[in-house]
Order: sequence, then structure tokens, then C-alpha cells
Amino acid sequence: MKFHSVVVALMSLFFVETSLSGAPVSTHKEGNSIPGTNVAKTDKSSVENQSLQRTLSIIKPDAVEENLVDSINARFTQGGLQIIAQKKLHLTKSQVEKFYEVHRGKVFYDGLCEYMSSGPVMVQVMCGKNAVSKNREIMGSTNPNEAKIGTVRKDFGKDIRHNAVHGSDSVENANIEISFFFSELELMQ
Ligand code: RTP
Ligand code: MG
Repeated sequence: MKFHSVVVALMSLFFVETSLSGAPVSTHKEGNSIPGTNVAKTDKSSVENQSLQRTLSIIKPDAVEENLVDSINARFTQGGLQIIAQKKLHLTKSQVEKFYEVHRGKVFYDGLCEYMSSGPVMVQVMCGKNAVSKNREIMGSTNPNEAKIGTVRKDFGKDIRHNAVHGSDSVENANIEISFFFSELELMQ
């Protein structure tokens, strides 16, 4: 009788625990799959593609003006990234201000927003293994003078502001930045 009570108590505890856990259990880890695609999360191929990510890249106005788009794109594609969507946009200052909201208040914010709205830019979604860090590795340090030889910023940038390209700095920000410019539909074309 006593044993039976213990078993019933344990079963009740288990039931309460599982009922309260609320949200559905997910094995999904940030950055492991691509929203809007049909990459399955549980089969063998998804395990092999665990670090498949998207990132946002922007070729800045002076680099677009100087016809450097193809040369810059080649650096990223040779580095293993695929450009799955791109479009040329001439952003208004208020659009740029919104995009760079995170930098509002910094000394370079106004100048950066003036510059990024001064002419057309090429906004791009890149895809590949560890795309966020791979893109930043190929891009190089913010200041072209400090960037490694062979990086995009070293070879095509002029100074810390006019540094040829933008790249997202985390998977979370990549998703926010991608949806700032692209609809899911555009990414499925
Ligand atoms: P990005 O966001 O463009 O990929 O560059 P980042 O992460 O390497 O650098 P971040 O600190 O996010 O700065 C954004 C952009 O602001 C301009 N900047 N100017 N001291 C300065 O004058 C200065 N610092 C940054 C650059 O155009 C940089 O890419
Ligand atoms: Mg940044």
C-alpha cells in the first residue's frame, strides 16, 4: 500500500513537470537551419549542414560607383559563399539611420548615414557554412589600414568609413538585417 502511494506520487510529479514545461521541445539551435527553406532539421543532411547560415552584405556607394561589384563578389564566392539574392538600392538617409540604429549616438553615426545614402548600394544575402564569420573573415577589419592583405577592405577600402563593404556581425543580427531588405519570397526565387 505504501509502495503504491509512492509510485502514484512520483507519477503525479512527472505529470506536473511535463505539463508545466509549456513550450514545445525543439532541438533547433540558432543558425543551424535556414528559415524559409526546406532543410530538414532531423535527417543526416541537416547534421552535416549544422552551420549553414545566411548573412547580409552591402557593397557601399563608392565601391558600386567604381564598378567593383563583380570583383568584390568574386572574393566572397571564391571563399565559399553563395550570393542567393542581391539588389541595388539608393537608400534615403532615414532608411540608413534606421538600419544603423545600433550606432546612433556614436561620433561616426551621422557621417556614416550621409555616406551610405550618398548613392546606390548593392544589398546581398550570402549563404554558406558559417556564413557570418566567413563573410567577416573575407571582408577584413573595419579599418582597411589594419585589414589583412587579401581581404576585401584591404584591397578595395579607402579608410575606416569608406571601407567598401558591410557584413552582419552575428546570426541574430543577420536575420534582422536580411528581413530589413528582403522578403522571404525574394529569398526563395
Ligand atoms: P560593418 O557593420 O559595416 O560591417 O562594419 P564593422 O562591423 O566592421 O564596424 P562597425 O563598428 O559596425 O561600424 C559600422 C560602419 O561605421 C563606419 N565606422 N566609422 N571610427 C569611425 O570613423 C568609424 N567606425 C566605424 C564604417 O563604415 C563601419 O563599417
Ligand atoms: Mg558592424
